[in-house]
Amino acid sequence: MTKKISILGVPMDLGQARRGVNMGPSAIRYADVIERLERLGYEVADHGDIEIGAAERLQDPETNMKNLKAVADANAILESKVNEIVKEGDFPLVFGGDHSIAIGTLAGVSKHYSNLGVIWYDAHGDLNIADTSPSGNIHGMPLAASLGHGHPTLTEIGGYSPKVKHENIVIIGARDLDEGEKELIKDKGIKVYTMHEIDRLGMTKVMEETISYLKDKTDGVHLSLDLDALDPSDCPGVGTPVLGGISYRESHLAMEMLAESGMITSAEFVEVNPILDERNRTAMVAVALMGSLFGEKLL
Ligand code: 4U7
Ligand code: MN
Ligand code: MN
Ligand code: MN
Repeated sequence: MTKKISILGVPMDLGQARRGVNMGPSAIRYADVIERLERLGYEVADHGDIEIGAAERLQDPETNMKNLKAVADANAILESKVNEIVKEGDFPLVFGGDHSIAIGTLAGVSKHYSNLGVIWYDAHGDLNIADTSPSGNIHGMPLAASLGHGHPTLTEIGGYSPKVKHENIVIIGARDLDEGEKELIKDKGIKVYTMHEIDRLGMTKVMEETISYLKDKTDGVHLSLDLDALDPSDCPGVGTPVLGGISYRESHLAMEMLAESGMITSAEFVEVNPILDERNRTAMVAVALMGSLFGEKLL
C-alpha cells in the first residue's frame, strides 16, 4: 500500500429512502479517523466532501429509479476526484454516504488497472437493475452498474463500461438477495460467500480463499465495505439492517488478513447513518476496521 491516503467524503443520501446517511462522512471524521491513520505512519490528506444535488420528489415512473439525475451527477464528480487521487499515486479512501457512490468510486479507480478486483463486503448483493429492484433505490444497484448492467446513465459514468468483470468480484456477508440478484449470481458464476459459508468455513478460510481467488488475476483490488455487512448489534447505524451478520471480531480479522495480503489499492466505507446509530458506534466500528485494514496490530 502507498504511504499517502487521500480521504474524500460523499454525503449522499439520495440512493435510498432514509435520511441521515448524508452525515456519514462527518460521523466517521468525528470518530478520529485521521489521527488513527496518521498514528500508523501514513500521510493523510482530507479532500473534504463533494457536493450533492437536490432530491427529486417522486420516483420516476419511466426509469423506476429515485433521484437518478442527482445520483448520477454526484457520481460523475466523484469519478473525477477519485481519478485525480489515483493519478497522484495516493490511496483513495472514500466515506459514504449510501452505497450508490460505489459507482463513482469504481469509475474513478478502474481505468487505472487492466483487471481490477472488487471485494463487496455487504449483507446485500447490490446487483439490482431498475427492472429487478423492489425499491427503485439506486444504493441496491451499484455493483450491477459497475458490471455493466442497468441504465446507461449509471453504467456509463466515467465514459466507459464495464468497470469490473464478473469473475473479478467477491461478495462477502450476503444474507438478503432479491430474485433477480440470485439469477445474475448463478448466471454469471459470481463468487459469493453468504453467511452460510462464513458460519461453515469460518472467516479465516473465507478470506484465504478470497485472497487467492483474486491474487493472480487482478492488478489492484477495491474494498467496498457496507457497514450493514456487520451484525446490527455491532452496527445499528445503517439504513437497511439485516439480522445474523458478520461480527465485529470476524470483520477485524478480515481486515487484518487484507492488510497482510497487501492487495488492497482503494477502499470505501458506506451506509453509516448517525441518525439511526447509538452514540456513533457504527462510525467507530468503521474507523476501527480502517485501522486494521491499514495495518494496525494489537502487539
Ligand atoms: B445496500 C434491496 F430490496 N435489495 O434493492 C434493494 F432488499 O447498499 C436492498 O446494500 C438494497 O445497503 C440495500 O432495495 C442496498 C432490498
Ligand atoms: Mn447493504
Ligand atoms: Mn450495499
Ligand atoms: Mn443498507
